[in-house]
Amino acid sequence: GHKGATIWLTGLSGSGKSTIAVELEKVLFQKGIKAYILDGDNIRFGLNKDLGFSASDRTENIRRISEVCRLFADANIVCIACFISPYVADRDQARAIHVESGLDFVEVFVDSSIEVAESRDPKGLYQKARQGLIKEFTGISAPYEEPVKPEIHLDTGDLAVNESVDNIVEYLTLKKII
Ligand code: GGZ
Repeated sequence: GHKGATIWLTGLSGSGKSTIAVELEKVLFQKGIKAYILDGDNIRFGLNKDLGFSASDRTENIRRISEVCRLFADANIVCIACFISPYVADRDQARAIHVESGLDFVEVFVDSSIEVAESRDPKGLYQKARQGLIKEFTGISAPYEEPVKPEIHLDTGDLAVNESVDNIVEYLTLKKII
Protein backbone atom coordinates (compact mmCIF):
# COMPACT_ATOMS: atom_id res chain seq x y z
CA GLY A 1 0.00 0.00 0.00
CA HIS A 2 1.01 3.58 -0.44
CA LYS A 3 1.30 6.30 2.16
CA GLY A 4 -0.87 9.35 2.20
CA ALA A 5 0.60 12.66 1.12
CA THR A 6 -0.41 16.13 0.04
CA ILE A 7 0.36 17.36 -3.44
CA TRP A 8 0.05 21.12 -3.18
CA LEU A 9 -0.50 22.89 -6.51
CA THR A 10 0.12 26.64 -6.34
CA GLY A 11 -0.18 29.15 -9.17
CA LEU A 12 -2.24 31.92 -10.70
CA SER A 13 -5.90 31.58 -11.61
CA GLY A 14 -5.85 30.01 -15.07
CA SER A 15 -2.37 28.53 -14.67
CA GLY A 16 -3.72 24.98 -15.08
CA LYS A 17 -3.86 23.69 -11.50
CA SER A 18 -7.29 22.05 -11.76
CA THR A 19 -6.67 20.56 -15.21
CA ILE A 20 -3.47 18.93 -14.00
CA ALA A 21 -5.16 17.79 -10.78
CA VAL A 22 -7.99 16.01 -12.60
CA GLU A 23 -5.56 14.16 -14.90
CA LEU A 24 -3.29 13.30 -11.97
CA GLU A 25 -6.25 11.90 -10.04
CA LYS A 26 -7.12 9.68 -13.03
CA VAL A 27 -3.58 8.31 -13.30
CA LEU A 28 -3.43 7.60 -9.57
CA PHE A 29 -6.85 5.91 -9.71
CA GLN A 30 -5.59 3.65 -12.52
CA LYS A 31 -2.73 2.66 -10.24
CA GLY A 32 -5.19 1.80 -7.47
CA ILE A 33 -4.19 4.79 -5.36
CA LYS A 34 -6.89 6.71 -3.53
CA ALA A 35 -6.70 10.43 -4.25
CA TYR A 36 -8.98 13.36 -3.56
CA ILE A 37 -8.96 16.86 -5.01
CA LEU A 38 -9.57 19.90 -2.84
CA ASP A 39 -10.21 23.14 -4.72
CA GLY A 40 -12.13 26.38 -4.49
CA ASP A 41 -15.29 24.66 -5.69
CA ASN A 42 -15.51 22.22 -2.79
CA ILE A 43 -13.90 24.42 -0.10
CA ARG A 44 -14.87 28.03 -0.70
CA PHE A 45 -18.59 27.21 -0.97
CA GLY A 46 -18.60 25.07 2.18
CA LEU A 47 -16.01 25.02 4.95
CA ASN A 48 -14.62 28.44 3.98
CA LYS A 49 -17.71 30.22 2.74
CA ASP A 50 -17.14 32.92 5.38
CA LEU A 51 -13.83 33.90 3.75
CA GLY A 52 -13.08 36.33 0.92
CA PHE A 53 -9.87 37.37 -0.80
CA SER A 54 -8.22 39.85 1.56
CA ALA A 55 -4.68 38.87 2.56
CA SER A 56 -5.85 37.72 6.01
CA ASP A 57 -8.78 35.74 4.59
CA ARG A 58 -6.49 34.00 2.12
CA THR A 59 -4.14 33.10 4.98
CA GLU A 60 -7.02 31.63 6.99
CA ASN A 61 -8.31 29.86 3.86
CA ILE A 62 -4.95 28.16 3.36
CA ARG A 63 -4.56 27.36 7.07
CA ARG A 64 -7.88 25.51 7.26
CA ILE A 65 -7.23 23.75 3.95
CA SER A 66 -3.81 22.64 5.20
CA GLU A 67 -5.42 21.04 8.25
CA VAL A 68 -7.97 19.25 6.07
CA CYS A 69 -5.17 18.02 3.77
CA ARG A 70 -3.30 16.70 6.78
CA LEU A 71 -6.34 14.65 7.78
CA PHE A 72 -6.68 13.17 4.29
CA ALA A 73 -2.97 12.37 4.13
CA ASP A 74 -3.15 10.82 7.59
CA ALA A 75 -5.96 8.60 6.28
CA ASN A 76 -3.53 7.32 3.58
CA ILE A 77 -5.19 9.33 0.83
CA VAL A 78 -3.21 11.40 -1.66
CA CYS A 79 -4.73 14.82 -1.23
CA ILE A 80 -4.37 17.07 -4.28
CA ALA A 81 -4.82 20.70 -3.20
CA CYS A 82 -5.45 23.29 -5.93
CA PHE A 83 -5.31 26.79 -4.51
CA ILE A 84 -3.62 29.95 -5.67
CA SER A 85 -2.03 30.15 -2.19
CA PRO A 86 -0.16 33.33 -3.15
CA TYR A 87 1.91 33.75 0.02
CA VAL A 88 5.17 31.92 0.72
CA ALA A 89 4.53 32.05 4.48
CA ASP A 90 1.13 30.35 4.13
CA ARG A 91 2.55 27.56 1.96
CA ASP A 92 5.44 27.11 4.41
CA GLN A 93 2.89 26.76 7.21
CA ALA A 94 1.00 24.16 5.17
CA ARG A 95 4.25 22.26 4.78
CA ALA A 96 5.07 22.56 8.50
CA ILE A 97 1.66 21.18 9.47
CA HIS A 98 2.45 18.05 7.42
CA VAL A 99 6.08 17.65 8.45
CA GLU A 100 5.11 17.87 12.14
CA SER A 101 2.83 14.88 11.56
CA GLY A 102 5.43 12.94 9.56
CA LEU A 103 3.46 13.31 6.33
CA ASP A 104 4.89 14.02 2.86
CA PHE A 105 4.19 17.43 1.36
CA VAL A 106 5.00 18.09 -2.27
CA GLU A 107 4.85 21.69 -3.43
CA VAL A 108 4.22 22.00 -7.15
CA PHE A 109 4.61 25.40 -8.80
CA VAL A 110 2.13 25.47 -11.68
CA ASP A 111 3.90 28.26 -13.50
CA SER A 112 2.37 30.22 -16.31
CA SER A 113 3.00 33.84 -17.18
CA ILE A 114 0.24 36.26 -16.30
CA GLU A 115 -0.18 36.78 -20.07
CA VAL A 116 -0.91 33.10 -20.67
CA ALA A 117 -3.20 32.82 -17.63
CA GLU A 118 -5.07 35.96 -18.59
CA SER A 119 -5.46 34.83 -22.21
CA ARG A 120 -7.16 31.61 -21.01
CA ASP A 121 -9.59 33.44 -18.69
CA PRO A 122 -12.31 30.74 -18.85
CA LYS A 123 -14.58 32.53 -16.35
CA GLY A 124 -13.87 36.07 -17.56
CA LEU A 125 -12.43 36.94 -14.15
CA TYR A 126 -9.29 38.67 -15.45
CA GLN A 127 -11.44 40.88 -17.64
CA LYS A 128 -13.57 41.82 -14.63
CA ALA A 129 -10.45 42.43 -12.57
CA ARG A 130 -9.05 44.73 -15.29
CA GLN A 131 -12.33 46.63 -15.26
CA GLY A 132 -12.07 47.01 -11.49
CA LEU A 133 -15.18 44.88 -10.92
CA ILE A 134 -13.18 42.34 -8.87
CA LYS A 135 -10.86 43.88 -6.29
CA GLU A 136 -7.62 42.29 -5.06
CA PHE A 137 -7.38 39.88 -7.97
CA THR A 138 -4.19 37.82 -7.89
CA GLY A 139 -1.71 38.89 -10.57
CA ILE A 140 -3.63 42.08 -11.35
CA SER A 141 -4.24 43.89 -8.08
CA ALA A 142 -3.02 41.41 -5.48
CA PRO A 143 0.39 39.71 -5.20
CA TYR A 144 1.52 36.23 -6.14
CA GLU A 145 4.75 35.22 -4.42
CA GLU A 146 6.50 32.57 -6.49
CA PRO A 147 7.75 29.45 -4.71
CA VAL A 148 11.41 29.64 -3.78
CA LYS A 149 12.25 25.90 -3.72
CA PRO A 150 9.22 23.91 -4.88
CA GLU A 151 9.73 20.14 -5.18
CA ILE A 152 8.38 20.41 -8.74
CA HIS A 153 8.30 23.38 -11.12
CA LEU A 154 5.99 22.99 -14.12
CA ASP A 155 6.14 25.49 -16.95
CA THR A 156 2.58 25.07 -18.26
CA GLY A 157 3.20 27.39 -21.20
CA ASP A 158 5.66 24.74 -22.37
CA LEU A 159 4.36 21.38 -21.16
CA ALA A 160 1.32 19.40 -22.25
CA VAL A 161 -1.01 18.40 -19.42
CA ASN A 162 0.09 14.75 -19.58
CA GLU A 163 3.74 15.80 -19.43
CA SER A 164 3.07 17.79 -16.26
CA VAL A 165 1.24 14.81 -14.76
CA ASP A 166 4.04 12.40 -15.72
CA ASN A 167 6.49 14.73 -14.02
CA ILE A 168 4.53 14.58 -10.76
CA VAL A 169 3.99 10.80 -10.92
CA GLU A 170 7.73 10.24 -11.55
CA TYR A 171 8.59 12.35 -8.52
CA LEU A 172 6.09 10.51 -6.29
CA THR A 173 7.47 7.18 -7.47
CA LEU A 174 11.11 8.24 -7.01
CA LYS A 175 10.37 9.40 -3.46
CA LYS A 176 8.44 6.18 -2.77
CA ILE A 177 5.30 8.14 -1.89
CA ILE A 178 3.33 5.92 -4.29
C1 GGZ B 1 -8.03 35.48 -7.03
C2 GGZ B 1 -10.28 34.91 -7.17
C3 GGZ B 1 -10.61 36.18 -6.67
C4 GGZ B 1 -9.57 37.10 -6.36
C5 GGZ B 1 -12.45 35.09 -7.04
N1 GGZ B 1 -8.30 36.69 -6.55
O1 GGZ B 1 -9.91 30.68 -11.53
P1 GGZ B 1 -10.79 30.37 -10.40
O2 GGZ B 1 -11.55 31.67 -9.91
O3 GGZ B 1 -11.70 29.24 -10.43
O4 GGZ B 1 -9.85 30.29 -9.16
C6 GGZ B 1 -9.77 31.47 -8.40
C7 GGZ B 1 -10.28 31.15 -7.03
C8 GGZ B 1 -9.11 31.36 -6.04
O5 GGZ B 1 -9.42 30.84 -4.79
P2 GGZ B 1 -8.29 30.24 -3.85
O6 GGZ B 1 -8.97 29.70 -2.65
O7 GGZ B 1 -7.44 29.33 -4.64
O8 GGZ B 1 -7.44 31.57 -3.51
S1 GGZ B 1 -6.35 31.76 -2.37
O9 GGZ B 1 -5.49 30.56 -2.35
O10 GGZ B 1 -5.60 32.99 -2.76
O11 GGZ B 1 -7.04 31.94 -1.08
C9 GGZ B 1 -10.79 32.44 -9.00
C10 GGZ B 1 -11.65 32.88 -7.84
O12 GGZ B 1 -11.34 32.03 -6.72
N2 GGZ B 1 -11.44 34.24 -7.39
N3 GGZ B 1 -11.97 36.27 -6.59
N4 GGZ B 1 -9.83 38.32 -5.91
N5 GGZ B 1 -8.99 34.56 -7.37
